[in-house]
Amino acid sequence: MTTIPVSPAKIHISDKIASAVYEGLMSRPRWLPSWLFYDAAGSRLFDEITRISEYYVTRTERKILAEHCAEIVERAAGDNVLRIVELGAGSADKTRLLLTAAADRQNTVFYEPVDVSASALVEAQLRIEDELPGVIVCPRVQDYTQDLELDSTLPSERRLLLYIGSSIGNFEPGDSLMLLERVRAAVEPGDCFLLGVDLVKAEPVLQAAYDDAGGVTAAFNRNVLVRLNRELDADFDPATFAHRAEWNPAESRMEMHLVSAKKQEVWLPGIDLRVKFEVGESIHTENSYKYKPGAAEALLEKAGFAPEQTWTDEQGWFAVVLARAV
Ligand code: AVJ
Repeated sequence: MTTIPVSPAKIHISDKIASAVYEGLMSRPRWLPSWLFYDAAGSRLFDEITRISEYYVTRTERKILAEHCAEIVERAAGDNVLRIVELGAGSADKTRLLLTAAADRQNTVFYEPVDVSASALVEAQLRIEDELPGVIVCPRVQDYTQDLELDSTLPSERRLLLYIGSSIGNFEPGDSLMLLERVRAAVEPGDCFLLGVDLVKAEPVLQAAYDDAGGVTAAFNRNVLVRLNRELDADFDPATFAHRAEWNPAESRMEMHLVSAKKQEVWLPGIDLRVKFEVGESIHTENSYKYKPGAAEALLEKAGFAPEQTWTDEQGWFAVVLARAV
């Protein structure tokens, strides 16, 4: 009689990761979902990316919000008390700008960050309640890409729901519409939605932003293989995969790929999978959609929101759109 050995990795891996990796690596072309980037190391690397000179996204949106946060809050609130909901556990200083503007108008602001990660929420809560005494944080552990359920509000209250940072850029067109429709179903008519989208711009600017000279984005991309080695017991050699960033004009998106520099075979015991790579064969790891002017407003309208105002930077690189649930 032989006993079948069970690898400890098999017991601890989450089904969500295992099934996504299995499906993606079995496909041709091979792909991995971009949410896999954000383990602890990946989140730190992304944080580093937001401070890189080539990565215009974060600082451009921050500048727009810094300039217009009072107006945004004013428009959203009208004569009502504002309650701020955010999809994601707070975009640090960008969220702080809006919370501060709201706290300037009313004694207390309720802030509900919605995130799958309980630890990210605890961190956000501690930071915000420490820095902004007028803000009461009510965290919600929820996967907003699956379902969204918010606390009910008083008649005198109005929600301002934030989805900033170009997070929507990672969703395929059909999925982004579904997400906005789900948001619409979770709020009341009159509630507001603030959406931050990255806009189409000159290719060299995009290229540099997703392939910085310091190699931080390359490390961020390769980190997904480090994660699979740890969590699925895989034997990827990240150094044998080149980072490639590419503008896809037909789909209006930046793509990231990991390109095998040699013919090789990778073994992922955690999902019982062997994957062969030819020289130059790649894994597609991310789509980052870039919107044409007016496209975000059209999408919001389709989802049941009336776009009220769009703010952009002087170069027209990024747009922040305020829309009202109808
Ligand atoms: C976090 C999805 C907004 O698409 O620009 C940064 C992720 N990828 N560099 C983006 C990312 C490569 C980022 N988002």
